[in-house]
Amino acid sequence: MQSVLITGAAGGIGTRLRALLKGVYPQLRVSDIRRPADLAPDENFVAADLADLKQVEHAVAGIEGIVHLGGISVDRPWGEVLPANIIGCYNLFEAARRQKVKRVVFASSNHAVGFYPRRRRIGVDAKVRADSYYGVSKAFGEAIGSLYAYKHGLRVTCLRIGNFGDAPIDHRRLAIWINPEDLAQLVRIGLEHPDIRYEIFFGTSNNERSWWDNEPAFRYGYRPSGRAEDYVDAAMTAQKALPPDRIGDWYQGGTYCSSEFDGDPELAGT
Ligand code: 15L
Repeated sequence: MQSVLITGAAGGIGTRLRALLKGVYPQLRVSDIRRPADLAPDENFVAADLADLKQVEHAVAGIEGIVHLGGISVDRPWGEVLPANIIGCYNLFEAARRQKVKRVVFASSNHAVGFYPRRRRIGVDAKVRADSYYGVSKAFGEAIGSLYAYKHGLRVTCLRIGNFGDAPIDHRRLAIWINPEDLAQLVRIGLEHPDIRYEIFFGTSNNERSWWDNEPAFRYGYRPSGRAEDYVDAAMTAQKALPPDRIGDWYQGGTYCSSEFDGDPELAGT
């Protein structure tokens, strides 16, 4: 793998991955709708609006592997999710096909399956239970990724990222936290492992309270270094400041589930 493009390079994850992947691949190109404020003089930046196929094609030209982080990264109204994440994701995979890109690592999210109760342990083959339009867009990204993998021969890895950061920030995040180094490790497996065709991995560190069976990632050699329990005191102290949330505290997706919830709370056990 010689040339890699990171989309969404100005975002929180993009900023950290730019640093962690620097020097790993001879050519690292970074893209976002706007130039990242902290762009270094030696970084190769191409501006692209994901909703514009021509711009996306220009950004991916000559690239072998893409780390697709771009788009909306939180629970937002449909009018914002549609162009950035649905049309944007189609444009990304279609541009990759046209430009003969070999691999895509897609930043999916735990919110594609957020409506599983926390007491259920799920694997990567759990049926979609999106908890927001954002979660729907991530399920769409996984689906279109599989189309381009099996129909067009792209090698695709979808990472259902939990919560990315230097430390877990509350009780829920003790189960789903991932540190930057572990995410970089998963991205490298997606870009480099010879056996990848189409895979889904959970983007989580080595967390004792995890709700997820991440066996497929371990099979590909993933060895996470982060341990959420090392931060348990700070996370539980922060949790005390949060209001109780009957629905959000029950489901894996947290507040993404309770936001605008007017469903049947009796189904919460399933
Ligand atoms: C995500 O997918 C979001 O990108 C991030 O902002 C957090 O909300 C995270 O999930 C989470 O579930 O904590």
